Amino acid sequence: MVGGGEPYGAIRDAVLVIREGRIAWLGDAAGAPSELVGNPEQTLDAEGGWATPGLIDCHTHLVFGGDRAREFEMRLRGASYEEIARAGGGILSTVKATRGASEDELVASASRRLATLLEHGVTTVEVKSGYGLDVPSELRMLRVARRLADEHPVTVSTTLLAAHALPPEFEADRGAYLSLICDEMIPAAVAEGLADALDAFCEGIAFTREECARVFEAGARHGLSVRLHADQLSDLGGAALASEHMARSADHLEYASEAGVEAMAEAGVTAVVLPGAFYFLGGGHLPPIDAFRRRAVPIAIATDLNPGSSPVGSPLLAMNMACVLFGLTPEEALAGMTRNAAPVLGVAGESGTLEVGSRADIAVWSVDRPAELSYWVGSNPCSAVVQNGVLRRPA
Ligand code: DI6
Ligand code: FE
Repeated sequence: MVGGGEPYGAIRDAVLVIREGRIAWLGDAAGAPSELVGNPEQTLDAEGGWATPGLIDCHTHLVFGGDRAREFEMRLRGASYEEIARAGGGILSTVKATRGASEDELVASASRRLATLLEHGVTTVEVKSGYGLDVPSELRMLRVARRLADEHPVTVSTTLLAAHALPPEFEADRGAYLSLICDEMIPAAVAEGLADALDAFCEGIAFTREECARVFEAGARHGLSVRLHADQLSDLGGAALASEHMARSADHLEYASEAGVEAMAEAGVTAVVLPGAFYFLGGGHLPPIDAFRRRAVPIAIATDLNPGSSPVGSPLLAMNMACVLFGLTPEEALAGMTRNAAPVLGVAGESGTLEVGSRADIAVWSVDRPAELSYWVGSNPCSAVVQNGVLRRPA
């Protein structure tokens, strides 16, 4: 997935050498330096398959209590996602279940979902808070995310998303909740080393541009890089707001305007598209993929794994949907889950490409050509994964 040359940056009949968790050499098998090639017991034969960078799922809400299958049924009887949210369901029903769950319970349920991601070649996952919405519950969600990294072979990047929904106890005073985020949650999360980044939901059912800007300014004072759930259900100018704050990414973007995309290009903001949410909410407006291409805005893809809008546990399915629903090519889809997802989490050059010096995060697939990763619907050709240099799922 290093740019230039062959499609996918592909190398055929290749050897890749790992030393101390890093890629020490890669290239044509015929040219592999013999002193670097280890003994057969430490060699994995991909048997004609393909090795790609380990997948990076750069936008998930993996940690939460309960589920929303009941609301799925309601929607299928005609209620809309926004109606359910305004009636106290939606994100707030997951907040209730999450606040009521212990740290161990949250670790257990998130671990089950994480296992599915790992089986599908994921080596790095981002995990957001946002279903706690009070100081102890938001911090607990982030602690759960950190524990996932301790208990499973995966790199976890955490994001504080306290500005996900207005908690019911602050209904009469939005400003007080924003003060709580800015004056207590952000400083506490940073002090405990629990947050790698900051996110907010800019939407009619969530927070205005001005409110998100206030959260971003507090984050900047604490040195947090920012991202934004932008223009998912309507055009509130989220893409431009993210760009003004030099966000690492703007995510969703179904309703992003041409001017918003232009601002993203100028500010170097990555577009994270989330086809699982588009699909599960029944379609609607398509994100402006051609505008991203024209202005060379990098496109990343993620599962958005969450109980309300994207109960999607397969990164390959998200890639397939990005192709079928959004018109990405399979090469763009793979880049979206690897090379273009890395900078969103601040790990460009470290993961997301296979090159000398990068961390040995590698997925091995039983496929004849890389396009198959986006082509098969609902199957999983992953045959082995190396995470941080360690083989964790032998073929
Ligand atoms: N946009 C989404 O699609 C999810 N969060 C967000 O800001 C939905 C989360 C949920 O419905 O629980
Ligand atoms: Fe999301």
